[in-house]
Amino acid sequence: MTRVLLATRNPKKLVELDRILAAEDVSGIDIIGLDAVEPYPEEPETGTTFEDNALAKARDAVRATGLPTVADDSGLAVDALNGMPGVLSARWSGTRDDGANLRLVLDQLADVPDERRGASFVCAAALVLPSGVEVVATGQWSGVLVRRPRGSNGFGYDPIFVPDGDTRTSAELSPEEKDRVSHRGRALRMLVPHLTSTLT
Ligand code: ITT
Repeated sequence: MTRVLLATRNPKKLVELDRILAAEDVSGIDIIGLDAVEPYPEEPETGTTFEDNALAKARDAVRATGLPTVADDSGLAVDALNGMPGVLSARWSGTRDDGANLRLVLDQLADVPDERRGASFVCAAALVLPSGVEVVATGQWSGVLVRRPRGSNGFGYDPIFVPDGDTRTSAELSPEEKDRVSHRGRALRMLVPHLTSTLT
């Protein structure tokens, strides 16, 4: 088994990467999270792009742990807010409270008509190896924001995001359905060939 660090404290992201590797028939890789390694000082995410933040997170982790590392940075880009909250999605209301963040976006869009409620989830996923090899992949998932939260799967802004081509919110999709089309699913799947070819 090759140990690969997923530089996150979000247990849902760990489960998601495990599921994606299993769906791609990848075995021999043991994904561990930050809670399973010796703590090290984690720099705040101050980059202006998802790619910069994902790379910085992965580089820090490789430096501290010596493990091959995947890190992602993701968020919601709302058309009517000129692409915000973007890289600030996790703390948009000033806290990491998903419910408060979602309510703030809904309040900000209260007067925005249905035809201008477009938004995309974006995810940049970075793979950094101790050898210095770096790969970054970006996935996007477009849809619209509804006015009332629905569904209890997923996390973050899922209860208000209806992906293009569906009528359900992403919190009403099964985890496997979400992986197949989501921003993070797409970005992580682009990394899988690099993970398998460099580690085996
Ligand atoms: P780590 O930094 O520890 O990985 P995090 O949850 O803070 O965990 P991000 O920095 O990538 O992760 O923040 C992304 C924020 O964007 C997250 O808190 C959600 O509010 C939102 N987000 C990202 N992907 C999402 C998804 O698939 N569904 C719903 N909201 C999402």
